[in-house]
Amino acid sequence: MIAFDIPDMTCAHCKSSVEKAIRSVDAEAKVSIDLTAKTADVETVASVEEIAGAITAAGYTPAFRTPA
Ligand SMILES: [Cu+2]
Repeated sequence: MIAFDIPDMTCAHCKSSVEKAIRSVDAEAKVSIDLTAKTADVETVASVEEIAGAITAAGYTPAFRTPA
């Protein structure tokens, strides 16, 4: 699993934008977003770089986080 902190993700719209960005890379990705904690956990066959790149391209700033 890949885990990100995305501090500039603030509302439901941001959440759906980030989900959409991740699914544009891997349509089958399992995405779990916590808006309060501003984290996104992603189960995907895509690489960390691909997922982070898509989130960045959507206008957000993902930081890698060690999954709990
Ligand atoms: Cu928002």
